Amino acid sequence: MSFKWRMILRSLAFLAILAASPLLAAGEEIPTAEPFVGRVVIDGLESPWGMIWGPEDKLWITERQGKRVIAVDPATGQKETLLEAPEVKIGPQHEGILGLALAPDFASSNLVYLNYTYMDGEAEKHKIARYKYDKETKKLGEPKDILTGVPAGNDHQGGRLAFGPDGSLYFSKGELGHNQGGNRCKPNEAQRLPTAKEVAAKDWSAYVGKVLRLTPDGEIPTDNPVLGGVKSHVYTVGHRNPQGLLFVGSVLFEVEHGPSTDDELNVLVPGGNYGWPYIAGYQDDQAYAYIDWAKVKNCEKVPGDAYLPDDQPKVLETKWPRKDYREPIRTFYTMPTFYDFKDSKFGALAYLGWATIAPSSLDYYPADGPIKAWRNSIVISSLKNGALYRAPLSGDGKQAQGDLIKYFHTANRYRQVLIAKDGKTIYVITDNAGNGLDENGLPNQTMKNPGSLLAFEYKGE
Ligand SMILES: [Ca+2]
Ligand SMILES: [Ca+2]
Repeated sequence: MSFKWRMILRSLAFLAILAASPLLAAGEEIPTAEPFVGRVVIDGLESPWGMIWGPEDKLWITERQGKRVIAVDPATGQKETLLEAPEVKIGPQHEGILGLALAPDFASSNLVYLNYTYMDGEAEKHKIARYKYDKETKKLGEPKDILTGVPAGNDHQGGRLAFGPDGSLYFSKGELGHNQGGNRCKPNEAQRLPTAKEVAAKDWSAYVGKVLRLTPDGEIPTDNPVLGGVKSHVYTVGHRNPQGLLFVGSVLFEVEHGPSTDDELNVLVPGGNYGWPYIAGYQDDQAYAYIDWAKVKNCEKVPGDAYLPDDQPKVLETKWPRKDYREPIRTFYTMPTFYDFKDSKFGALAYLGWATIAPSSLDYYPADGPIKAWRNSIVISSLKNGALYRAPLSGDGKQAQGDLIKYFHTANRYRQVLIAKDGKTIYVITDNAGNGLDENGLPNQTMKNPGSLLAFEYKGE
């Protein structure tokens, strides 16, 4: 072979390597306190939302707005597309492909569950669909609808999936942000239970603000709780925007966004009522009372939002007749009763000044993990604060104890946290856009690492 041809072939080989290379942010280092080292694994993702461990130690990530599921090798940043789903309906903040879960028997069945918003004629809906992973082609195919026709909208979808040790599939569904903002005059139905007639007609309109429990085929499990005399997919009631759902052994943890106070960490039990919209956090009448805006005369014309205006009828938390509700095991955090939610140094972004963190996911740090200080903790990702919060658990693993400890703050919105199997690296995916706090705790709308996978590696003993 001539020198010229060798050079041409070498150039072609170099171009082929370039073409196969992922979009790396050049392994950019993220300033992080010792003994951790932070780095950008990959950027260029379109609103990554859900992240799990797939086969071959790859991270499987949904791109909410990209309408894709991808596999990323966290060691190299190499990226492959597993699925493109053009039928997904997307929106600026809440709609698109959300969470995903592998079937418990994935090793033999190759089944994967996704949930996403879609259009059913003129109506926006939410579904769970199941796909089969082809190990040869590395693609997801053979889609099968598991649960369709769940209500959807432009706010608060929830959207996490988790399999329990009982083999059932759990799905967190938000209340669509009704009774707040642009949806202020629509009734909040987080407390409404499905009727027998609705269940018979497969009308799932009451599934908002609930956590559902399904068989792997989408049926109603025979041992689901009977609520209001009716058995349905509903497992728990009274949630706002539950974006974190995780089994630790047989204990089901959930995090959800509070209103202007009290984000919550809950332990879910069958048939439990978690209080929303009558209670935020604890039943303590602190900085929250329920105003049913749908019942306010000429609601559309009444100015302002739900920050407890004196001239509207409200239900105090302690006046809510049900006493069987389930308290969270931790809130973060409760605002002072007389705090003026509008009077903030943050102006139009006043909510960034509140003590809530906007929890978007959770993971568990095991009791035998290498980071001793982290053992037996729940780790929660925060959108508003671009940070992780660690909640140490009690010995029985059912109660939070002590204060939350904050880690890895950057000028981003952290969408999901996932801890590596060896307990040494903590992975985070970030939103592409939105409101958050920068390194100085000031309002920020320019994300430092938009649409990225970040890694924080433990370098201690
Ligand atoms: Ca609650
Ligand atoms: Ca409260």
